[in-house]
Parts: sequence; structure tokens; C-alpha cells
Amino acid sequence: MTIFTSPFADVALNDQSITERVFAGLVDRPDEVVLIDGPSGRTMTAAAFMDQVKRLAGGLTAAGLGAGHTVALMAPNIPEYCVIFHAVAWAGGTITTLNPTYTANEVKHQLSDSQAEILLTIPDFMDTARAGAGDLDVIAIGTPEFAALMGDPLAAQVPVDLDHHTVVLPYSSGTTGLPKGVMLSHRNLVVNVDQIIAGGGFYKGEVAAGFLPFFHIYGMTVIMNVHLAGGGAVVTLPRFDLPLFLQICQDYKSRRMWIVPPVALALAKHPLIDNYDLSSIEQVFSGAAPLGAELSNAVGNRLNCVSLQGYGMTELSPVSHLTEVAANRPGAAGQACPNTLCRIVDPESGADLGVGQEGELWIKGPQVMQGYLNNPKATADTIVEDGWLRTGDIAMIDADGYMFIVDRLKELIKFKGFQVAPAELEATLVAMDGITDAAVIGLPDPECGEKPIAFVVKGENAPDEAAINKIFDETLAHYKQLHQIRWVDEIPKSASGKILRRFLRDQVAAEG
Ligand code: 4UV
Repeated sequence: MTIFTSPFADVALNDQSITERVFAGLVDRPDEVVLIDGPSGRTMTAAAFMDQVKRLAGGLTAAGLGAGHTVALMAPNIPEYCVIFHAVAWAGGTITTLNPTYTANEVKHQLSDSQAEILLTIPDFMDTARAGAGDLDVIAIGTPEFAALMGDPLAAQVPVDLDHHTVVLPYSSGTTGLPKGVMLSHRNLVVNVDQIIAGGGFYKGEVAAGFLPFFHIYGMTVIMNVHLAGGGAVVTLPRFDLPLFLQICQDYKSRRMWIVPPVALALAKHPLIDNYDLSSIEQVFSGAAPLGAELSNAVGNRLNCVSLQGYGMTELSPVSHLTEVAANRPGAAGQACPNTLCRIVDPESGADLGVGQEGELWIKGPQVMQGYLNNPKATADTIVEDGWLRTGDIAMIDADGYMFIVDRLKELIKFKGFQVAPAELEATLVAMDGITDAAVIGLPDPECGEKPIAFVVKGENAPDEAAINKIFDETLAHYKQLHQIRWVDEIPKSASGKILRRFLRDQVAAEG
């Protein structure tokens, strides 16, 4: 077995819940503003945040929604997001996070799969939330019903098994199939916060313009938890808005921008950038999809800062690779975090590969998830041999320990960093009368990374393109929409019936 180690010293495993870890970064600065609502400028101090977390935890417990219960949250980034997240964790519950742009159909699926007992949302999403929630209680943040959920403060963390209790249940399709609940423990979340701070550095008072969604593990761990625990603050942005983002970075003298590759493109090319004083920015940190060396350098040159990259995955809480300012290598996805081991495994033979060779990236470390909810088969296919997690990404590690993502083995499509599970789109297609088979792949795109396109086999009375698009629009979120439909006679499959996506991808690539 060839094991690649981390260049960083290990961090100690910290026996705290994620909320205790975050509070530890707040208790000695009670009067500091730690959360700011970007559009309105409304602020919340550390003391107010901790007080609200405890009150909501008490209220949820009194309402029978505390320890052992699952609360669903479907909201954009607002300060209350962080309050709800930590109140559920403090009360010993589980929080499942939904994309706020989900349709009722998608909401319904996650609520029933996660066995959530209540859905918290914002007034704007109430109709969709109600339509998806069926008999479940839905409460909107900012309403009297939400205020009534506040109770007597719960003074201490409800004891939980830090290694095995699922505190958060985000959804990911993993290497194959439909989105699955990713069971992350307090240990997973806490250690990743410490790994990121130790490996990537953190400045006291660092303020992030937080537009990366908290429902996704990148925003949840890196923006929300690292900034609160590390001694910083977050300005929450409910959606990406370039002028507001730049304004906040300028006004709060942000030292770092946490971004995804489509934003790198804007930072490199958009004329608006020149209207703001971004001289406080020391680094731009990108993750969630590939960022090429050329674009990375263009961003660094334009903003006169270092342009860094990390690599992560929901199943890894999420970070396994990051880059220090002093050790930047444009185009690399990063070096292994503290406490993180890697292997490069030949997907065909299962043999371990060495420096400079391309194979599937396997990861072992305390940030590896507990498994997929109610899905032992998917768990066993993903976490193999003594805790090694198969990422489904093809990577190469060089002699200095820099990891480069070169391809993707798994089905997953990434549209602007958002996960699109081909299996979900294919299931939507074949559920339509008159469609007998379908395959969905990602079409490379300079702005979006990849766009989902479909190969569809017609039966009798097949729907036309407009009818297919209408159903997609009604049932699936915007980033899961099809950008092209190709009518074909059959879908290429292996002897065992698996769609030969590689064949389709090569066929499209050959068209140039
Ligand atoms: O499960 P997920 O949606 O998770 C993420 C998490 C990305 C993060 C989070 C915090 C960071 O600090 C950070 O640097 C990155 O995206 O999708 C996981 C898949 O996204 C692709 C890869 O296929 C993963 O299996 N991916 C993530 N980062 C990169 C990437 C990257 N730097 N280059 C190429 N692909």
C-alpha cells in the first residue's frame, strides 16, 4: 500500500460538540458583532448569538423536537440560519439542510428520506415548503410562530456520542445514484474546522462575505463554522450578487474571498471589479470544482493577491486538501490536511499507484463521514477497507504532495459547483410516458463547469422537447435543468446494464 501523508502536523482531536467548538471561539468576545445580514446590515453579537441558540434549543426540546429528532432547514444565508443550525446541535438533534431553490417535489423527497419532523424556512419559500411538506409542520423564520419556538435557555450541550451521533445530514449523490443523506458526526465537523484553521490559517477578526450557501457543506463548515469558531465574523448573503459581494469585501476589509470557479471567472474578467477598493484582499480561495492554473493566475494578478485552491466533498465534512499562502501551486487542488492520508488506486486493478500516476483518490481521516443514511450498500461501496473513502475522482499526487484532480470516475455533474445527480434526471425522464430510456452527462462549459445534457430514446407518443423542459422546470431546481436533448436510438450500456457515460462523453468531445 502506498500512502501519501500530509505535510502538516496532526491536530489534536477535540472532545467538543460542534456548538461547543463554535462557542469556544465566541465566549471571550461577547460584544463583538459576529453575524451581519448583508442586504440590510442588521447585526448580531456573539453574546446575542449564543443566547438565541440556547433559547431555541430549549424551545425545541420543550416542543418535543430536541434530542434524537430531525429538523429540516430550507433557507438562504441569513444570521438565523446559524442560530437554528446550532440550536438543533446543542439540543442533541439532527439537522438536514435543503437547497432553498428546491421545488416542492425535491423538498418532499428529502423530508421523507431524512424523516424530518418539522421544516423551518423563510416566508418567501413558504408555498413551496408547504407543498413539499405534506402533513409536516412548516414554520417561517421571522414570524410569531417562529418566535414562539424560543424557550427557556438550555444551559449546556445535550450529551451525545461525538463519534456516532449524526448532527447534520446534508445530501449528496456520492459516486452513483440518487442524492443520499450524508451522516456527519460532531467529531467530523469539529475536526474539519480545526484541520482547516491549522492548515489554511485564520486571522482573528477575519470577516467573510458569505454567499456560498450554508446548506452545502462548503458554506456550512468553512464560512459559518470556521469563521465563528476561529475568531472571525460572517456577512451573510442570501444569493450571489457581485456588486454587493464586492461592496462587503471592501467595507469590511475582508482578507480572503471564499469562492467557487464561476466567481473566479467574474473576478478575472468583470469590469465592475475596478470600481471597488479590494486592496485588503490577500487571498482568493476556490473549491468545489476545478480551477485551472491560467484562470487562477488571472484572478491573482487582477486582485494583486494569492489565488489558492482546496478540494472537498460532502462525505469529507468537507475538506481533505487545502493550500497555504506560502505554498501555492496554481492548478493544484491542494495538499492533504492535517490528520489526512491519501492513496491513488488504479480503478481497474485495485493496485496502489505512486507519485505522478493517475488513479482514484482515496482518503482516510477523522473527517470521513459515518455513512449514508439507511443505505448500507452505498456506504460499503464508498467506505472500504479499514475506513478508506473512495472519492470517485481521478487524481495525481506529485513529489511535493500536491494533488491534482484530472478527471471524474463517478457519475456526478457539477454545475457552478452544485451537485447534479445524473440518476435523478434520468429517473425524471424515464418516468415520462413515451420515453423508454435516457442517459444524462455533463457537457464541459467555461462558465458553469459542466451543463447537464440528455440522450433520450423515444417510444410511442414521446413528449417533445418543450414538454420535457416543462416537466423539468416544474419538478427540479434550476441547476438541474437540461441544456440539450439529443434523440437517440439506444443508450450504450455495459454487459451488466450500466450506462457507458464515458462513451457518451467521448462521443460529444469528439464533435469538438
Ligand atoms: O460533495 P460536494 O458538493 O462537495 C464540495 C466541497 C468542496 C469544498 C469545500 C470546502 C473547501 O474548502 C474546498 O476547497 C472545497 O464540492 O462535491 C464533491 C466533488 O466536487 C468536486 C469533486 O468531484 C468532488 O468529489 N470538487 C471539489 N473540489 C474540487 C473538485 C476541486 N478543487 N477541483 C476539482 N473538483
